[in-house]
Amino acid sequence: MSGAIENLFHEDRRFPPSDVMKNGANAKEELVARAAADPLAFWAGEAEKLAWRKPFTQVLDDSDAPFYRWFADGTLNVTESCLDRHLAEHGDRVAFHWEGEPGDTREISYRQLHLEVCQFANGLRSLGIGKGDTVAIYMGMVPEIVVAMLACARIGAPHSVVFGGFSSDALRERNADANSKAVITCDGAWRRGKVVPLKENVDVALEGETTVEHVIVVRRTENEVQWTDGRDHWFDELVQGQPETCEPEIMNAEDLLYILYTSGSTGKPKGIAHSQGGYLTGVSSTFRNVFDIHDDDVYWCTADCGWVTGHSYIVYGPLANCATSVIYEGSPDYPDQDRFWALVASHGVTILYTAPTAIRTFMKWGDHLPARHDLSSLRLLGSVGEPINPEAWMWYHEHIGGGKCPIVDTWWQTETGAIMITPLPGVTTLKPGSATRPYPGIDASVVDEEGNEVAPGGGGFLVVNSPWPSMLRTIHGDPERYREVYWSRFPGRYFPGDGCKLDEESYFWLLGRVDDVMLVSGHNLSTTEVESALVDHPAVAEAAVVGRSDPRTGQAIAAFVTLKGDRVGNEELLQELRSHVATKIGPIAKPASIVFTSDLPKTRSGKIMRRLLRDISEKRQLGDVTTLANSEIVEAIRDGAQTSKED
Ligand code: 6R9
Repeated sequence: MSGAIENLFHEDRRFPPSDVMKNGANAKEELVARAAADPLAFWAGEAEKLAWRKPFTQVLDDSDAPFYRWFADGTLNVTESCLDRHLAEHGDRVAFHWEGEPGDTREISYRQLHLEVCQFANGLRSLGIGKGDTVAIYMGMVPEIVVAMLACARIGAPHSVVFGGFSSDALRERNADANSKAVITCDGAWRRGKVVPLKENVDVALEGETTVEHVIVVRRTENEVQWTDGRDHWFDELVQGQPETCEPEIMNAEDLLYILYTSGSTGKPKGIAHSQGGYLTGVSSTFRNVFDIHDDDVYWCTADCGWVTGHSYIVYGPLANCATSVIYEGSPDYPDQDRFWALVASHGVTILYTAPTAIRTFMKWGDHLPARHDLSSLRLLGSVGEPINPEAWMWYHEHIGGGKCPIVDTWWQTETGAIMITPLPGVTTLKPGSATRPYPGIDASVVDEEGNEVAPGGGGFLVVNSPWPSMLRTIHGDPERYREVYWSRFPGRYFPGDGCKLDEESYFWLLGRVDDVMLVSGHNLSTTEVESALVDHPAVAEAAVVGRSDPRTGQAIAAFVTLKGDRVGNEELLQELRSHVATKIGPIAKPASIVFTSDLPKTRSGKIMRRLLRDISEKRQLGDVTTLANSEIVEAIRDGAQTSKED
């Protein structure tokens, strides 16, 4: 991409914080001002809220940039902040209300969680696993996945969680890159009433040469599994009889807490490396202030622990704040499409954190589903993973939040570890579709291709100007790639790869990945703005647009649209959508073609894969499809694309 990104979409709706929020919120104006005056002092204060074994004396060490170090002479074990320190006063507090897909439930108090973590940590040690040994975790969303992550942290063994929906090849590749010594898995996982054979996938991933010496298996689905004596261990047998306490490994703040692989747009997956002290500081601070957690809250993040959102905002952030959370094992449409709303009502969920892809799916399924349930316990909503289109924001606000809940649209990445651009619910006036402002202590801006800050009203590249505690430390095994990918485009600044615009009040509006920006007749158009204009039409639930090469305009906009409920796409609606985009944001953004489809190709974490839609539009062989969640839809779209109308 060269030149600025056009700023086309205008949004006039405003939602100031209520008086209740303003007065009761954890984060007030004072905190914003304090962080702005002295960011390092702010972060030091946030870090001091954790349990340290040896307090740090230095906040930031920038002598070897971009290999920054935070709180580097401090020592701690993160599980003491997440568990031990809560026991005296809040041992009986529920850490997790867990619900299985078949409907079975478990309630786990902080005391119980501490006990299970200690026993499993002792079990791991009994197998000779300890500080510095990487342990892969390949499981469904059962309570033991949290136990496994924390048990690794307890003994200083970095975990590498591999999403349970990934294939054995993906697991094999990540095991090899991380040098995993053990794999923790389940016999199977429940997904829409069927068993996903996790243990079988592990067996395949370990065939041939491997660094893995032990496989620990949680019983969940009770399906038949193959067994390799000496290598395989049942989880329940391993923990049985283990001591109920476990001396934590004392870690340096900068030691590796975990590796999490992120695919990025090309090339082999990057093993993002996160630290102990800085990471926990970032996630616990943002969790407290963005989700405004209070003692009587019931918080539910619908992510999977296989993604960074699960690491930061199911496990480490909530537990460091002694929060009570809900975990749900299964799919949102099992047995019915209102499973989420039944869960909110039955657990009295007060804070709900989910993704735009889920919200747009719920819009498609229909308003009557949430309307069946009493959602009045909710007081705060969150969004993460993709830009949330203003109409999806409004739907979430009205149909889920009852018109009374602030929505925190949180921008961040696997690499940033914690939320970076976000409203603070007691401080920020919300604008539907904007992630609003950088979190206190975060110095972000929008720049043009030379690195000059763009003026309000302009669009360009998002950058972070100074380091922050929860930032990635490197790409595992490839520090040069770390420097190259994130720190070379704008020297001295972190480049996340996202486009962004600033409005007149310097609010940030994320515009999607810069690789997806379309160049139409000399104008850089963001996919997000055209998609939002489409989603703004009452018949549309979800839209993806891509630039397809065009001899006349350079690129032409190809749109793929899913409709709400039982609406059907026809020529009349197609023309109506084209004019809707033209009136909403301008004739330049009018799609040249529109394909109606029942679904869009998505990654397994729910992000639209525009790259594949480009391949389809330009009638190319499809590129890498291994991270695709719904492969059947690609054929359907390809057939549809051949018959769609064009100008
Ligand atoms: C947490 C997570 C990171 C990429 C990021 C951006 C997109 C995430 C967003 C958002 C607009 C938001 N993204 N949150 N875009 N608004 N609130 O999703 O991490 O899986 O590493 O993805 O997701 O493009 O660069 P990760």
